[in-house]
Order: sequence, then C-alpha cells, then structure tokens
Amino acid sequence: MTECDLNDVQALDARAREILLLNDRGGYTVPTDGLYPYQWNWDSMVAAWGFAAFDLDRAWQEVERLFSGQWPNGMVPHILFHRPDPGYFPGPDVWGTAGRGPLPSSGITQPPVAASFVRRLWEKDRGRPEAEALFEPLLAWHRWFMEWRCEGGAIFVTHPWEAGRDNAPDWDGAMAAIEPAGVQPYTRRDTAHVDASMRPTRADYDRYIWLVERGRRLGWDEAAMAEGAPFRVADPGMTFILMGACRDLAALGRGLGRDVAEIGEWIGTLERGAESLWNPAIGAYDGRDLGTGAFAGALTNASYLCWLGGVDDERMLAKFDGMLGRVPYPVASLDPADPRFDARRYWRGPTWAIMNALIGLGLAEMGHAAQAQALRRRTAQLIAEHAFAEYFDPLTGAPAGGGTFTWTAAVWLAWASPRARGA
Ligand code: 9WN
Repeated sequence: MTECDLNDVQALDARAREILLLNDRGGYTVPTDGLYPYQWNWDSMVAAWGFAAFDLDRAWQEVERLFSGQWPNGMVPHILFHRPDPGYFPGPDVWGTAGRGPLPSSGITQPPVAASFVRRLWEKDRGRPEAEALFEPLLAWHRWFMEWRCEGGAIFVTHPWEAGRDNAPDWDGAMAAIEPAGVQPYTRRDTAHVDASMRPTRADYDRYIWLVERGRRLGWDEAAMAEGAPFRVADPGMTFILMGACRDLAALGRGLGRDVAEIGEWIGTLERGAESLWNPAIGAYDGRDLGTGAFAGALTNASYLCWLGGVDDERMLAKFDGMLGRVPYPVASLDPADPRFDARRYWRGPTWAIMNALIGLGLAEMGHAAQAQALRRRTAQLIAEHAFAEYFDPLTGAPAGGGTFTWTAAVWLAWASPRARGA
C-alpha cells in the first residue's frame, strides 16, 4: 500500500473504528468477541489510545474502567471479569480472588503500558480532571511493581500471563522445572475458538493453571507467594515497558505540578536492572530465570523494547536494521533463525501489531526516525493486506488467532494508518 491509496486508507480507518465499537461492552472493550470476553489490562490501554483518535471521552472512560478494578495494594489485575461469560477459561471461579479487589478479577497483573497512553491522552486533552485523578493510582501501581516484582532492578513475572507473551521461550526453563501435579481437571476454551496449532500447548496450560491454583491457595498474598516461588523470570519486556511508563508518568506528574522524585529513583534502578538482562551470548536483552540465573538465549520482540525504556542501544539498532532486511513481515516474536521458532504459534514466532507500535514509539522517541517510519509503514502494509487479526505469520503475513481484534484496530488508528496523528 502506498500513501496514495487514500480510499483504502479511509476504508481501513472506518473498519478499525467499527471494530472498536463492536468490541465495546459499554465503557470497556474486550480484545475480541468470543475468545476473550472480558477487559484485559494492556489491551484495554491500547484501546484507549485507539479511541483517542476519534472519541477522547470514550478513551478516558476506558482507562477509568480499568483502574476501577485496582486492588488496595496497588496491583491492577490482568483481567477484570465485569460480567460472567462461559466462553473463557479460567474464569473468576478458578482465580478465586474474592475480597482482594473491588471487582471480580484475576490475581496477577500485565505489562504496565497505562501511564504511557495516559500521558498521550493528556497531551491531546490537557486540563482533563481524569488525568489528575489517575496520577495517584498509576503511581501506586508502579510502586507495587517496584516492591513485589523487582529484583536487581529488573522486573520479573510470576506467571507467563503476567508478561503478556504467554508462551514465549523466555519462560521455557522455569516452566519445565514445574511439575504440575494435582491440577484440577479442566476444559480449555481457547481451542474451541482458534486452531490448537496457533495456541500454547497442553503442557503449557497445565502449568498456567497450576500456578493459578497456587496463588488461590495462598490467598493471592504477595508475601506468601514470594516464599519458595516456583516461577520468577526477569523479563526485558516488563522492565523496558515499566521504565518507559515511569518516564511518561514523571512527565505527566511534572505537568500536573506533582512531586516525581520517587519515580526518578525507580528509573535509575530499572536502568541498572536492564543491564543485567544483556546476554552477551546472543548480543541482546534476554529473559533470565531468577531461580537458576540462566538466560533463555532468545532474541524476541521484547528485546527491541529498549528504546521504549529510554535505553539508546547501538548494538540493538544494528540488529534491528539487519532483521528488517531479513523478515518479510517484522517484528517476529522470536528470531526466525532460532530453532524454537514457530511461525504460527502465538508468542514463539508471530508478529504482533501492539509490539510493533511499542517498538516504533520507542525508536521515534530516541530519534531513530528512519527505523520508526520503516516499521510503521510495514505494519500498515501488513494490516492493509491481512486485516485486523490478533497476530500474523512473520514470513507470509497470514492472519492468525482471533479476528476483528481490538488492539490491532487501535494500533492502526493511533499509529500505523498513514492518517494517524497519535504517534
Ligand atoms: C491470557 C488478550 C490477551 C493478551 C495477551 C495474550 C493473550 C491470554 C490468553 O490474550 O493472553 O492473558 O488466554 O491467551 O497473550 O497478551 O493480553 O488479548
């Protein structure tokens, strides 16, 4: 698609808006009908960014709905179960978080992109009371990360779902060490919606559910769960996303006349943590099992989030340039040269528009305009050719997973569309 195909662009813009409205459940958005019938944390914040392209009130409302589920300890859950729906497993009964937060929810969190999108909303719409009201809740959530998910300055996850990259190779070592004995019998729902070859395996699911059952048994009490925790993997994705979100929150705080000294300290800590995730064996930022100290040895799309975190790394830029020349539909979630690469299986190969947008925003912020623009154009091409799928085969562009997907539509409207102004 060239910039001249204005009719196509207008049609795609209209379709993307239609998808956001289709997935709107009245103040919050589901990722896609059927497969994911609840409000997911980071999907929802990307949805807010997309809504901001045509309806700022609705965008702010999306953020407020997410924070209406914040726990008293500051944690913002990865799923809010506003209304029961049998189409998704595991639902609220399996999580068993009653009494922990104001709404039925999961017991873990997800990548903290909220502050970055709230900053963008506020820059379009200064003077809104919502920005004032959201500052403290955002600060409390970041503080929770620094207290419960930070070791040596790097952010770790206690469940693969927390990272948002469910079956990425980053978790393989720690997952293999779990013996999922005693998991209650369960029926997966995801494979009723999507071909099983595109989803995590049965072995993955047994361990996902085993970890949920452990959290439920311990009442989702962070101190209790930290003792003898069976799964703790430092994640370059979470570390860079929180680092970028802290910079954005500090900018918002300064704009609102708030004290941001505490945030400045967190950024310094996270910068040191990011260095500990540099794996010289692959020449990239990598996941690290905190139980064994072992790196995953995986060049993933999360490795390229360094710029979003504000880390201007020339070594990664050279890697990125080489990758753009080799992968037809970048950015693959796992380097296609890796023997674990699987072009269709979720976070072990496919390209995700949301990750491209985050990488592109970081590149632009660090002054790498040519790379940012190249990635933006190629993401636009991918969506124009293959529509608003959940994710895409990086070698052929073929759509995979769920269709009419909220964050792919939102990324189109806010960033990839040649008419986007939100970047
Ligand atoms: C578990 C909603 C979510 C995304 C995640 C993606 C997938 C859920 C699942 O879907 O995870 O949270 O059941 O597969 O991996 O990033 O937020 O789109």
